[in-house]
Amino acid sequence: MRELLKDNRGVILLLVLSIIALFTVMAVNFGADEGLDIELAYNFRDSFQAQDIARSGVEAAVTILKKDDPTYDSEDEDWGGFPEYALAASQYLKGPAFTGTITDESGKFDLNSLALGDDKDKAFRTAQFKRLFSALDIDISQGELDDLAEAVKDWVDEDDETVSDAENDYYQTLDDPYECKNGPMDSPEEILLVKGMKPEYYYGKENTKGIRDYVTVGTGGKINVNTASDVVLMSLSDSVDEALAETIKAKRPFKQPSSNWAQTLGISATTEEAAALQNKIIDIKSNVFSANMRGTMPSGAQINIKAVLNRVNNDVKIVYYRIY
Ligand SMILES: [Ca+2]
Ligand SMILES: [Ca+2]
Repeated sequence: MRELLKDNRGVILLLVLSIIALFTVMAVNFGADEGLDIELAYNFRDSFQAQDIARSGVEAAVTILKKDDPTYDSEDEDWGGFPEYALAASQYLKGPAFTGTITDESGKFDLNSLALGDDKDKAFRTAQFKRLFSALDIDISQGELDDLAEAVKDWVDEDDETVSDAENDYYQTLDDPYECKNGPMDSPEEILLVKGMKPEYYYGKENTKGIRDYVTVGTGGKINVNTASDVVLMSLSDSVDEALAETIKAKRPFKQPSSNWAQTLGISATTEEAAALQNKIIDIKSNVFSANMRGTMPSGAQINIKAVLNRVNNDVKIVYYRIY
């Protein structure tokens, strides 16, 4: 008995400390209704434990991405199997549960890329942005979509010059005025502030999806063909339909860069489009991943953490962290 206590002193101390912490909460609230107080104390403890579980998920994601082969990124690698690992880990926890995913953000369209590069680059990305709407069958007229694309570009570009009447002058005349960003968005939800953008275009309606799952910020505009969804593949060119998107997905993973991506992917493109795809758009790897983790306690207490992870050389840094 004494040996056991000695070896596990750290664990026992931790347990005792948590019980003391719990007891303090109970003591503070003691009085009116003992039953309710104990329930409150347990909820308090449970939400902390749920948060610890979710946080350990983010730490695990960082470790997995540090060990990952950075020359190509595809969901058949360890990071792509994260939901299964989380499930297996939950089985050891006996009660508390842990779920999570790691997503490659370079499989999505970077809204900030609308303002990057020269006029040709911007034109290519504007076309990409519009194709997301048509691939998703979003109910918007061509004129409104043209204006919206210009307005998003005006939101993220530095200058105050406009063809869409969606620069600072416009936002300052609103009932609740705000500044035009004139810089990169910090999160994709920011698009909801842009003139002409409706919540249903972002979140979707009963029968149609919005652009939410297909847009991101901070990747620089390269699309990882190994992780792009059908909709994002269809944004690459008018010639990519659902059938070609499926054909491309069947050829994954691409572990080596191609010397002619349009040809490799079977995309019919003009010389100019082919050059843009080759030099500015297509990639087989990523530097930006998001980790969405959830810890759940048997009482129902639940905490989610979203973290955005940047991989630079062989290091992985957390650049965004939200607990909710
Ligand atoms: Ca990889
Ligand atoms: Ca601007």
